[in-house]
Amino acid sequence: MFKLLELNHQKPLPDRLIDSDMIMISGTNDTQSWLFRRALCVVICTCFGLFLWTHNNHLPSPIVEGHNKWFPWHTFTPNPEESHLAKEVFDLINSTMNPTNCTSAKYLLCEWTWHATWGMGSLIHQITACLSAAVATNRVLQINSTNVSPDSWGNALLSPSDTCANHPLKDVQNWTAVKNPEASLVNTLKINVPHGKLKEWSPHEALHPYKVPSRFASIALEHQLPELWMVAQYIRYLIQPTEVLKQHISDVVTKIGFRRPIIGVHVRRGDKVAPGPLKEADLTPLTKYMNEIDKFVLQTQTNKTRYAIFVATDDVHVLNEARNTYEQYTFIRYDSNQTIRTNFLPILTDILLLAETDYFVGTFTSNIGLLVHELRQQRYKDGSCMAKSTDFPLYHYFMCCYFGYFRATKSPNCPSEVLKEQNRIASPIL
Ligand SMILES: Nc1nc2c(ncn2[C@@H]2O[C@H](COP(=O)(O)OP(=O)(O)O)[C@@H](O)[C@H]2O)c(=O)[nH]1
Ligand SMILES: [Mg+2]
Repeated sequence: MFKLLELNHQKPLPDRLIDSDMIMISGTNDTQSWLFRRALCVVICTCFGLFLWTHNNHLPSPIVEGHNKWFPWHTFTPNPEESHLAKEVFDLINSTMNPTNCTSAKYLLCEWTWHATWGMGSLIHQITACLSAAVATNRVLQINSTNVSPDSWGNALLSPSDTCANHPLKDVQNWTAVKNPEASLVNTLKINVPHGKLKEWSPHEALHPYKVPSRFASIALEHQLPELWMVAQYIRYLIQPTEVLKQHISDVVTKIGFRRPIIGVHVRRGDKVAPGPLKEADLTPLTKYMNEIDKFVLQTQTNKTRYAIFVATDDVHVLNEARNTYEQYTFIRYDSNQTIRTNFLPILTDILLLAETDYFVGTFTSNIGLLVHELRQQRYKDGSCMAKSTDFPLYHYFMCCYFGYFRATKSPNCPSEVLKEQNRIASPIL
């Protein structure tokens, strides 16, 4: 807007304006014209003021230290049906990440000291644990992901802190060397994300993202799986697409014809299921996914609804198999060749489009499946029934970063009325 004003300033004044100014300057007693221009000025100023007032939430404050005014800020997009507690969690995270003074703030640095090849879902779950620890210890989270994602993090997702993301860190101490991180006065605590999963009990489990702080405990009255809801709030804060990612997704939506009503399916194959030491799950045949889709369609379809199916997978053969075997559905997908881990745009596009669908079928042995289910919670008042796993049935949380280990939730109660009702009140994420 300022740029536009500057440009306008350099333009020669139109003749009409010069004429009217000359009338004033030459002292013509044109009271009506003067009154008219005063009134016009009042109207324009009022409109401009109203515009600023209504857009205030989106305008960066120019006086906040360290914030680049051209970058977007973390924003909370309210879902009219959801609990007011979601906004309270968002405000808590946001105010912790964006203190008014970056110099007096304390920091938590999360980093990977070796060249790891974590996938996107694993990485985000690790960072989520860092974020919940940062909030619980009142520290600004900085991420040093250069060893895992050379340049993509800031390109695709906003840094956790809008104001102090690049503030220089001093007096850095290892997280594990500090007995009580909540009380520590050290300027910067550093978490080296450990290689491999922790199996043992952790003294810092209270800082884990699935722990619901007592002030948000009443969410249990509104959501069947409070732990899922809690993790989802951190994920919602963390996954804030930059303009680059938003534009990319918008282009993909147009290109592939992504449209409602739509069901999302993630078929994880590749390294996850390949025989060998890296195998982490059994291969799930496509029929298992399609059976779950058929069940959902039967429960929710009216005469008018014809669902499309958005397929995300790291296996190039899945789409052909689906199209040849299940001709009653229209399958769409983004790009089966773009599954490399160093490029965040394709996988984040798949994840965010899966999150925007009306129902999700995937595998909870995959971090991608879990992440999609977590992201989707912001679409619903209680989204615990709006996804189905074809392998491990329960939502769970793997642990990293010294905060605990595997935890599984109970099975939610999902009669078809619940599915229909949540489907009716769903709100978009992007
Ligand atoms: N674009 C794309 N990449 C995928 C897909 N499924 C898996 N990948 C790739 O595989 C990685 C797996 O990520 P990870 O977090 O380790 O999930 P997990 O191994 O399934 O638990 C992703 O980061 C992608 O690089 C998919 O559907 N689309
Ligand atoms: Mg993996």
